[in-house]
Amino acid sequence: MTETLRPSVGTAVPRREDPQLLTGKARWTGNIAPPGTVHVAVLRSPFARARISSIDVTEAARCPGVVGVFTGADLADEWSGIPCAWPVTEDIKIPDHLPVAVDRVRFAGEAVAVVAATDAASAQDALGHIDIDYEPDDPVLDVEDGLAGGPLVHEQFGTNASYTWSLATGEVDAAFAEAEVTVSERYVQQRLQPTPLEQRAVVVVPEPTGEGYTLYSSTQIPHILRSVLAGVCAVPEHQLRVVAPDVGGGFGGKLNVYPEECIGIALARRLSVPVKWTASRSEDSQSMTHGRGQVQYVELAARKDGTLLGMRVRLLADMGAYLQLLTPGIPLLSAFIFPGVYAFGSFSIECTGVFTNKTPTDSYRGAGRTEGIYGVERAMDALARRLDMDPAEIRRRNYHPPFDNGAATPAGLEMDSGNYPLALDKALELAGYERLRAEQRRRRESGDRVQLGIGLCSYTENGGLSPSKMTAALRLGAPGWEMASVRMLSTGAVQVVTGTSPHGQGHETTWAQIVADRLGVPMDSVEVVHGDTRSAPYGLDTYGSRSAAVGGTAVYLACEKVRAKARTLAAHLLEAAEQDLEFADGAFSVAGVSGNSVTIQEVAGAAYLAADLPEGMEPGLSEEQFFDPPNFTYPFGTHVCVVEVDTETGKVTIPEYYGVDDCGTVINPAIVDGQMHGGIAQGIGQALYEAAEYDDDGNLTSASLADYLVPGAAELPDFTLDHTVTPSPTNPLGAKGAGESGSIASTPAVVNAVLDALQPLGVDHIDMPVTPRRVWEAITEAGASA
Ligand code: MCN
Repeated sequence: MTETLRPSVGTAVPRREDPQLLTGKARWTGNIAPPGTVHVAVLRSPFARARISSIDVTEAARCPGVVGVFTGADLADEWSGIPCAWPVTEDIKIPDHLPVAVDRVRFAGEAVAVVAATDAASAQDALGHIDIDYEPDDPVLDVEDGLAGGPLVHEQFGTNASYTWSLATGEVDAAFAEAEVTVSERYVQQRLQPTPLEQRAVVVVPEPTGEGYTLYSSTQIPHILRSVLAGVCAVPEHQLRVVAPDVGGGFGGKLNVYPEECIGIALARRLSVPVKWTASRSEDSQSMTHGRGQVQYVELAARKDGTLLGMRVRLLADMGAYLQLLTPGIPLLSAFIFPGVYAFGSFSIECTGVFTNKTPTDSYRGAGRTEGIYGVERAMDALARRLDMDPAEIRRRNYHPPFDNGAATPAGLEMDSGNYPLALDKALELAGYERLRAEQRRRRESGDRVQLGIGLCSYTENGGLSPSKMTAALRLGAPGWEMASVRMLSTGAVQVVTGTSPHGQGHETTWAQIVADRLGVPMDSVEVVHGDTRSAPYGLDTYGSRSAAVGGTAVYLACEKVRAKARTLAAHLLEAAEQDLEFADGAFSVAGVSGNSVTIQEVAGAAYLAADLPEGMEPGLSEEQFFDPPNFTYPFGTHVCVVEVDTETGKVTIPEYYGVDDCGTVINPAIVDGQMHGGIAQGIGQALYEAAEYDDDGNLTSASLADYLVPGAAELPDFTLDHTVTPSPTNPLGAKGAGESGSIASTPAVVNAVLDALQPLGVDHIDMPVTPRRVWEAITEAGASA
């Protein structure tokens, strides 16, 4: 039996999602307004740490249009606390986290009361009439100060440390004793605000029968949300339908269970009408989880020839005021990836999660992995500087040799496949590395005011968040499978129901490509259904660059089942033996017999007509598939960033940027390039522009987009990208994740480039974001101490 499948996978099919997104036809949660909707506004604490001594809502309740005003105490019987799903150690301290605060507030922006009114403006106006007496205290704003003593975020714990988790392999102290050279660095990962284009929004509609609710939310995780909210708000899971309509980006910020979703259910239950809340930009900046927020102490032990012997890391991770869904686990994602793409004998890391009076942290594109790769890639450059070695050479000397089915990392993980020297060679060639170094030498020798810097980053990441056994071993309270059903309808049209929940990644296109390939049908006959727990009851949603490798594979395997059944039926219809059939261009035919064929669409028709089925065959052509892969996938690559630094003003520009990435088999090259572009832009944002800033009282001063500098097209260069293809052995597609690589690779490449430019001036460290002022100060300080 031979099978010739259509080559749709691997082609740059335009995204079928885009016309509706670009022509205003998308369905955003903010546009959903069932008749009789009541609008909710949330009053937020202006203090980072305070006791609430009294709340008086009398006047607010009398405001025009107000339907109800509720404090945390009023709603206390509506819910239990929002849970943390990743209790990383047995003795972790997890504070109660009520959706609306009672008695105490622990970050500026925490919900303290809610107003429901007939329209959004009336609800907003009434907030100003709620009278609250606060007794403010000094806030905890810095992880190192927080550990040193002083005020406590949660007094009952007697410490600001939530947990300490550690990992050690090999003889790390011996490696440092034996080392001919060591580097010891301190890096700060500033907090970032995820800033998707569409702010969060929630609409909750009670069922007319009074039994259950439909919750629309701009979320990445409708399935997880359904299960968690069912528990928090005591709604039977089958009575809670969660819909993620079109979602305008998430970047990890919408991978959570938020107070406003609980408030929506509570008020829909109390008032028996649909309720709606939409965030303003500054409200979202304060109340959506932040990303990053680490202080990293990184030490490397090496020989004089640059060979790495060991690595020692201490991480202090800013948890913020509460532990959200994954907060304590993000530093573990850093820990496991900290050795990067290098093979060496010993590694130790200790992570301490520290409470502060700030917005809780959690995932942000590249979560944990960006921080870890930043630490190792900055340290590799520091080591290269110490040894006066070329940064490309020191990397090459320490890479794991190429492998296509398993390699153990110093952190004890087993990677799937990789070829790091190939990606480096290709990236250096793409960038014209020799040309760039020659131009750098020229500018250095002529004392040019604008110096050139070339920064490298070689990365890998554990993407495709998956194997359930591994997530369980890491104490993550969520499995890692994904699910798909593929139904061929009687006319031959195909419906794919996926448990992934795209919010900008293009799954409707790439899943249709997989189906077109496997079933030999035109792509436009394939509908992809997602993001509604009623039509897609099972799934674990979209984050951690898992969707292609796990969800895409579930689609692939479900198609294989459909084709296998279709083949059995086709053989019956053609009165031939199954092994004599050929499948090509969507039709089964008998090998060597012309004119005797049946299309897969005709087979589908026969499957539903059910007039002539083989003995024992069920009618229909519809299959389900759960897929729980054996491992993460490990995309990798090397990026080369070229910067120009004006040594008089400190201004940094990026004239050229190169990247060679490997995400295994590429399903859609245009989509993968787009994912890289977006990720690189975000990584450059962290390196040069973005920071969640707080004043001394704990107020977020970067809540508006006038203060939080997301780079636009004008700040970004053309990206010159290429890729290598090293298929992943973990899934039949051979695909690895692509969604986070850009943000993981770019941040250290940019900062390394700036420091490379400033090497002749004696500058070897600048904290992010590398603003003109910081560059100028570093140059001035280095000049003064020279
Ligand atoms: N793809 C492919 N070939 C591969 C791998 C992926 O064609 N070998 C395609 C996939 O089919 C999918 C896209 O690339 O269409 C991304 O796939 P994948 O790497 O599996 O990542 P996810 O779909 O799971 O997306 C999650 C990832 C994360 S973690 C963040 S954060 C992120 C990101 O994707 N947030 C985004 N990309 C984003 N893009 C947009 N527009 N908005 C966000 O919020």
